[in-house]
Amino acid sequence: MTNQCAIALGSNLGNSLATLEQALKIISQTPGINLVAASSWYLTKPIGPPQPDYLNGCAILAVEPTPEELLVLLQAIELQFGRVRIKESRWGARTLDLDIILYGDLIINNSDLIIPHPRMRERAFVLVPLSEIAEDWQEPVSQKAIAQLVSEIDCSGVTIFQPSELNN
Ligand code: A4P
Ligand code: MG
Repeated sequence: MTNQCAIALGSNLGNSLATLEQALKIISQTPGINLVAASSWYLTKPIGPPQPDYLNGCAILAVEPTPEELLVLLQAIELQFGRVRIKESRWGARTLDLDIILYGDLIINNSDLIIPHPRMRERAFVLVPLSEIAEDWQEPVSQKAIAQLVSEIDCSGVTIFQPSELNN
């Protein structure tokens, strides 16, 4: 059985565009995972301590792994791209950040996994790309569609960088 899942990708260190595109390719070639849709990439102002601008995007996946298994897979891919958590400050610069945003209409509140992502509802760098590919998806905590959530926040720090290759 597969489930629809939304992930967010972010990078602001190194060659961010190459990192994000390679990471998405690795994710979509993982057994049990199929890429359903990918957003454009967006240039976004950093939230948190002063640091370079980010490239962010979102993808919809059809997944067999459970949420916990998916988190392990995504964290292994982060490590492949040289992410060293111990050196980073909270919300600080990183080569690759992969977050699970939504997993069907599941609500999970474990110590190491919270779905929907706890800060997705206030973050334009998540909601703008997500609204491009999942505007009708109901976020199960607020019970609002992504299009509604994005209309309620300031999106001025998020500008389109490059359309997804899938849409060309
Ligand atoms: N974790 C819990 N729930 C999840 C989930 N749904 N998906 C846990 C992924 N991980 C989840 O994550 C810390 C722990 O969160 C993991 O061990 C996992 O068990 P992390 O990736 O090591 O650290 P992080 O990403 O720095 O932490 P956090 O608090 O999740 O950061 P955010 O909220 O993701 O913010 N500004 C712009 N413009 N663009 C960005 O992408 N990103 C951040 C990071 C800050 N500012 C940004 C951006
Ligand atoms: Mg993260």
